[in-house]
Amino acid sequence: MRWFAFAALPLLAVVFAGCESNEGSACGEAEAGVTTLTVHLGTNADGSMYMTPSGLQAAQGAKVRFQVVNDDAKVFHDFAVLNLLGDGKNLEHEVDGGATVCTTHEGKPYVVLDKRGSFTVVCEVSGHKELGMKMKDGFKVV
Ligand SMILES: [Cu+2]
Repeated sequence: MRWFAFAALPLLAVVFAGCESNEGSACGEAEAGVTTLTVHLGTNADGSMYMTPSGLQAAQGAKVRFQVVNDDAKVFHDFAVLNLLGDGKNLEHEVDGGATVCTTHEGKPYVVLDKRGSFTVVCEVSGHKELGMKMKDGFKVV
């Protein structure tokens, strides 16, 4: 047992250090002029679900990408900003358990916010938004 404790300690330190340094930069360096907005999806201990932060805001014309972090190790989520692309088209990305996804649009690592408005942000997996996986105050383009 003793050898195991000694072997495991440095390993844990590496894992925690890795988490810290990757937080906010899992998508890598953004292109100049692109704003990264980080969103977390996950399940609470009581089985309810969350999406944080409760709201986000950006300026019309801004170039934005969402860094979507799935805090659940094994639950699949589907991040969607409803109608953000106009004509009922969502900016939507699937996020596997434990994964971090960086949104793209038409091959570019960002989306240009053409329209002002308040957009609904949800997980499209059946039942998840009802469990709370929804950005309470939405995404506002002002
Ligand atoms: Cu979900």
